Amino acid sequence: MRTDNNITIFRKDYTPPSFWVDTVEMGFDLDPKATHVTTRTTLRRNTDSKEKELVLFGEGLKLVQIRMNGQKLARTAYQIDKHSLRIFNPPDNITLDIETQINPIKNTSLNGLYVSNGNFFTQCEAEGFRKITYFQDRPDVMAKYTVMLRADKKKYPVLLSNGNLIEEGKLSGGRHYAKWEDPFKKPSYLFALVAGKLVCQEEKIKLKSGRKALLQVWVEKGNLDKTQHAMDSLQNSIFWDEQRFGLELDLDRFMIVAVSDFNMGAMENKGLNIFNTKYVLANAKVATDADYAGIESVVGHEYFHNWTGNRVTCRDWFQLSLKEGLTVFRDQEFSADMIGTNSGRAVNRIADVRMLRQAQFPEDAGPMSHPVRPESYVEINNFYSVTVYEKGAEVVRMYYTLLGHEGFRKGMDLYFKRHDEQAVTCDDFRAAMADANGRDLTQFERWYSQAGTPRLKVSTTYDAAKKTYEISFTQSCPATAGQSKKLPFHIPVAVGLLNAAGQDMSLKCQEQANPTDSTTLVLEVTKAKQVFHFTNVKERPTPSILRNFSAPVEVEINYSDEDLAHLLAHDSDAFNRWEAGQRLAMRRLLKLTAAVQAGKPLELDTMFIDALSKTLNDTTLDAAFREQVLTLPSATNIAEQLKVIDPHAIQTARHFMRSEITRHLKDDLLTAYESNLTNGKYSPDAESTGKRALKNLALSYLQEWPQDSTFDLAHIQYKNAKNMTDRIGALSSMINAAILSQKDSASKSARKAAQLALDGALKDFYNAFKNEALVIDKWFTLQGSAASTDVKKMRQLLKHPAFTLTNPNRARSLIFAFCNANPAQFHAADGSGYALWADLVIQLNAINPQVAARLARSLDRWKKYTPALQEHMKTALEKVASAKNISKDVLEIINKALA
Ligand code: 0A1
Ligand code: ZN
Repeated sequence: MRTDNNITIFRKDYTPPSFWVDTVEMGFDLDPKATHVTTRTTLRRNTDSKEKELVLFGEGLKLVQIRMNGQKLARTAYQIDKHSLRIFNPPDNITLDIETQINPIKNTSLNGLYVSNGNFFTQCEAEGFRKITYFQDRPDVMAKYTVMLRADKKKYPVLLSNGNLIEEGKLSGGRHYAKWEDPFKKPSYLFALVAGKLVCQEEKIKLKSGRKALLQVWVEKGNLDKTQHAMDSLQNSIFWDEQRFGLELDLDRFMIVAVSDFNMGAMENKGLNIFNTKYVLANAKVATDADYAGIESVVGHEYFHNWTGNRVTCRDWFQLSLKEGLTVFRDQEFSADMIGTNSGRAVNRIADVRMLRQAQFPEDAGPMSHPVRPESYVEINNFYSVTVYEKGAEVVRMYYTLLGHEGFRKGMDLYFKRHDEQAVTCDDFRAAMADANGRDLTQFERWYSQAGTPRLKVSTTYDAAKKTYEISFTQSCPATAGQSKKLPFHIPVAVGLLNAAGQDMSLKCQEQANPTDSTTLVLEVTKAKQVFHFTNVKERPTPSILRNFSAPVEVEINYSDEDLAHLLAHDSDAFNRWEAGQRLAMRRLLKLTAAVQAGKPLELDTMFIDALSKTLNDTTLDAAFREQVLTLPSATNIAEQLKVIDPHAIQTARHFMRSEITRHLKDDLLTAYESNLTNGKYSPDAESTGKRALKNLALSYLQEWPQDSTFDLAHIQYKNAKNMTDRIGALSSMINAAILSQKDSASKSARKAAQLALDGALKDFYNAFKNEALVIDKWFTLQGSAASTDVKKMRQLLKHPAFTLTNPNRARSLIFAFCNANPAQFHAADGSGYALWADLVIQLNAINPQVAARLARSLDRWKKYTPALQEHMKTALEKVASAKNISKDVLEIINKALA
């Protein structure tokens, strides 16, 4: 157990709590500067625990009084330090009364109770409850809560907490109260309160069982015109969970509240979800298609936590992926089901895998690499990671792939039957999946305990005379921080074989029984080396390996360019179609990067361009899918494939490829642009979204063509835009247009005119949306990630009156855009980008350690860069490490990077 700051907590040290808590009754007298909190808990000794004392955690609290079983606790009966309150020799049954005083207005960490725009909010996951009162603040201590809120009625007309409102009324002195009761046991991290000037959109719905429920979306007054999409998404989530998993909303009232100062996306507090405004507010004027999709998925995610996370929660924080991996899987499936179409599903899958490769693969190969179920942490907030969330979701998806739709559902049913209202482990989940299906999933445990992205080498042999085909797999996993040797994983590899005409062949495999769909087989690779034999294979096939990305691994396979073009043109698995295109591109990008470094001329073959052009012009394919194929692997993707990262070479290579594509396909791109204009009323449906995406991608490619006609196209789109997707799409094209950096004097006037138009558009955009914080975030992001934004320009933008470090969305909008999405400028050869980064990490650390620690991650991969850049990065890392008062959040990241 933690008794001091900066110490490492290990999973192996888990011990059960010394006391169970049955009830918690809280009273809040809300005041921004001095809020009084009374907490009455009833506790009973846990006979399974060896620990005699009762240790309560507390952080930054002023203890006003403490009473045990009605008596004032003698000063000798307890000990108090910076992080805990220890009661010596307590009796077996206790009623504890604690009064604390806190200062919410000073709380810029946004953990615990804090003030945002004059209203009160809480954030208690993971360990924020201890900033409100002394408590056994750990997820396996589950209790029933009753909460009394008291506050000035004028300033705080709305008083909300978890569960049901059971009483409200007036108090003297212009104050009022509201009493809330949560009928379910919950861990302290799911506690929440909200108080302030808010308004809501509400709707009543009928649940599957016939019960009625009241749904509310609470926002600040000016935002009531932006709640409909969140409300629709909530209702869709509720019905989807009933239908797909048989899980019904267990409360009479379910509330979503939007807050503009928030560290993460949203929080699943029981019955009172608190959301970053970014994941609630939308209308055509202010939100992009991506915003609409993000809202649907986050509203779904938080709602689904009501069962996976809240009804069944985590025993300890090492089990975080138990709820997060599972809930991300559920929200991914929800979004996929909402889209409805097959290609929509694939496009969603592609986006999820892109994200995994963009963020999780690098994490898994860097200093912060950790298993899906980590073994240790210094600050748990640092483990709300893409590994725990996204790789965790891939792990859950593998159960789904291995057990099938019905089998997975059986496992879920058993999980809830066994563990409702309990705090459990990842092993319990795996056992439910195994037992419900009579399967042995012992080896599958390694997905939870071993970090690193497994590599799967694939080789094939065809015997024309015998008509047999062999696929051999060799798996390995690179060493990761603290884990040098890895054992083989249990990997589901979905495989198909294409004939020369591009059709799926029917499959007969000696080692694996055939399911009903005989053209895709899930091969279970469990050994370091394993061969699968296919019979009756009439011609040499093209293998389609890891369909739908059936496992989070890297596949190494010797495809010829022709094989890849064949797969890109014909694979029935849309994911692998896309994957083939990405492989074609990646191969070339790596060659081009090497050519840049060697000072050799850059060339791109027409075979690749032809393959892209076929896809682009194939109007039988959905626009959304074509857009995905035409989107090149990112600079980060390329970097991960290299031994040594040279960001400028990557940038040059990628830019060269884009401009060559544009040079060859200019007319096709124009056609794609013109034929995908969406007119009429804005709708964020899949088809229109896909069209806008392809159109805006075409527009951005066209900007590689340094002529004013293509720039004008973007400018006109900007001026005529009827929705935010088109407006941002146009502005992004303009700000990154090649014409702006044309060097020759012949194009000087065109360049000047373009710059003027861009400046005008940026100004116009700002003025039009200066009262819409989320839109101004986009404005900063565009500039932070623009090719022309160097460190000097960044320093100016940081001084813009609308910029602030205290609002996480705003800080991220500009700074994270620059440090994570503007590689060519961030990695400036003189190290000035890193120096800026160090300054900002240090400044943010004093305000909000959690956000600072996220930013600190930008130099994770420093040891992979060219020696000159490494040197500068090291200096910057050391500067942060030696700065004063660095939080354990940031120190954990920096120390691991420097180790
Ligand atoms: N459980 C939330 C994520 C979350 C975690 C920590 C937070 O503050 C420190 C806030 C939210 C989710 O998965 O949505
Ligand atoms: Zn979650």
